[in-house]
Amino acid sequence: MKRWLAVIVIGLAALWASVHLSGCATANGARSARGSAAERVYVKPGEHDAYYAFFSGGHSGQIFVYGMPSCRHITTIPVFTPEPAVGYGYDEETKAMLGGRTWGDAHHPGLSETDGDYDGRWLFINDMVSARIARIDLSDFKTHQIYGPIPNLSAAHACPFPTPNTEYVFAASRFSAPVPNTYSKVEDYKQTFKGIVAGIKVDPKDGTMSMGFEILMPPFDWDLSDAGKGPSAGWQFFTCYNSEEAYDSLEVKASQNEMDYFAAVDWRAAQKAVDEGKAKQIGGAPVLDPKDVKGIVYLVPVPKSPHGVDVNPTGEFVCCSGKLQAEVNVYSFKKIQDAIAAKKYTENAFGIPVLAYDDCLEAKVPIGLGPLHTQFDDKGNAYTSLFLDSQIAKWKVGPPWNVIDKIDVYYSIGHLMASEGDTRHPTGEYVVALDKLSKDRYLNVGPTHPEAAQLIDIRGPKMELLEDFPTYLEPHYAQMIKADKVKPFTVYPLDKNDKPGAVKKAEDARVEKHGNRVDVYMVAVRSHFTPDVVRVNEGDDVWFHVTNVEQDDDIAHGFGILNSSNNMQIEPGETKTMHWVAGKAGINPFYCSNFCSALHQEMQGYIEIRPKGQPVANLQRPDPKRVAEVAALMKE
Ligand code: K7E
Ligand code: CUA
Repeated sequence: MKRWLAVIVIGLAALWASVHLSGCATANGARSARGSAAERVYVKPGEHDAYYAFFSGGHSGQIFVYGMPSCRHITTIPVFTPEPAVGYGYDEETKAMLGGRTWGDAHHPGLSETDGDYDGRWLFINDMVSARIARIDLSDFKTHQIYGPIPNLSAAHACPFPTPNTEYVFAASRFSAPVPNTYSKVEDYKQTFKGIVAGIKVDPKDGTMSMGFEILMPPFDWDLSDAGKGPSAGWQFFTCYNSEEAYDSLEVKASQNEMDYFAAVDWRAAQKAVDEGKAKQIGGAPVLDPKDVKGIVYLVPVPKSPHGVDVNPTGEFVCCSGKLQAEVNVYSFKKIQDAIAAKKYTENAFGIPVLAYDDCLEAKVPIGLGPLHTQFDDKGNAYTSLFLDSQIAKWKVGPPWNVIDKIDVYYSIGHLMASEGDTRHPTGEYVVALDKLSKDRYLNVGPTHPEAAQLIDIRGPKMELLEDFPTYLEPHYAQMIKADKVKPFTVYPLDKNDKPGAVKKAEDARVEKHGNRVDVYMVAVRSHFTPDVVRVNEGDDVWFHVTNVEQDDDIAHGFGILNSSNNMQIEPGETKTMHWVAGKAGINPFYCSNFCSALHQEMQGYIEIRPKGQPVANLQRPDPKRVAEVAALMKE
């Protein structure tokens, strides 16, 4: 009897403990069927993350690459801003690409797509401030093209948002200005200022961008964009604020109208119109005026100064919400097409058809305060960031169009990104909150706070916060792609190196002088520069062409010149050229600035700068013994 009672008591206690403790732990997000939060972000030493995440660097002008779910910062890709560590913007090729500009404001990374899914080939990103778009090749994680400044556009924020087969990347003017940009009084804004939507073509083979078309738009502030997919493929959507056409005190004057708009652009029709010669050349771009060319753009009303516009994975719905509205407006692409077909619209002063809000709306989802951006999972749910509430709301795309879950984020979320969350097939594993304020979340580093990002598990019915991680200034949007879709190489094949100035044989290393121009054809291999003594005259223009002839992983050499701002890094198999002007007569050393080998510290040399009257040889060849040694090293 006594033992029977004891068994019951112990059994009940165990039951209580299991229910209570596990329940408690789940409520804290600490442990679920998928393990604790710590286990779910832990990537064992030597193992790799499942996703690459590309964060825009905002006004740092760069891209930050993170591994997910570990939230580890893996590298930074310099894009719009010089980066001395790798010599980006210091060697002649990247300097020319930057075109003399030393900053950019990078907001929206856009991975290339095939059939509406990320294909791992290229990454595009906008420089809002100079209306430029960069293409990073994911075969080497380097910036290969900066297109722009795009003519006629002042700042490209709604950019680049590639189409489902990367036919186009887009840009729309955040600031309106006269087109072409000639003098006008700011007070004449409504008469002379114009907005622009630009479609930039992408070469399907190598990703090269070129001008497609431009469309003259009303002088609103064009804000964000997304590409149609599935049934809506061929269309591109752009939100705007300031349909009030104010040029000052926008924080008050641009919030007067009940409705602003999103524009729906039929980019195939626009390109066709250009090909048929219906465009006017302005500032070097073919510009279409919707007054004359019909059927290329329509406006759909959106309440209260919208920000993001996001098309769901099936391509049926376009989601936008006013920043000053507590709802997401879900528009039906089919209803939009039906209204266009039935010619159910009025034409505004700019000759653009305006559809009726109620004709296009599918649903309104009461969501919370300050909705900005929406992403999607694989189960028919959407996730919308709420700036004012500092929350993410999860809601059902489809009846009953209701909010299912909310999670607090810290603090003041802008964009959010879901794993492959703007493709046709989101993976439904993670959402990352990109918070504008970090306040007290990290060790205090003084007045310049880092930004805050947070990894959230969305696999279960409730969102679970897994990890906080700081980011450098200042990511806006980010995108996350399955790691196995990206296959970068790590060594440039030397036999395919066709850069001018490349030296592939040690015997060809030399210095050539023609007048006051000196070309140094230099080989770098562990742990020697050949030649390592260079003779020039005062004031000579010296061009260093340095080839790293190594073919081993992770053996980069640096080339830094003392008393200068000149430094670059040369990857295995690569040739880089850098210009330097010889100063006063004397000795100017150079060295390998990237730790490469046990004798890295010995990898150095001298530039002998002779006075003007004291000539140097027009052809200088390094010591033949040294050349033979380097040649032997290259054969290994
Ligand atoms: Cu919302 Cu520039 Cu896309 Cu910032 S933007 S948040
Ligand atoms: Cu080469 Cu250090």
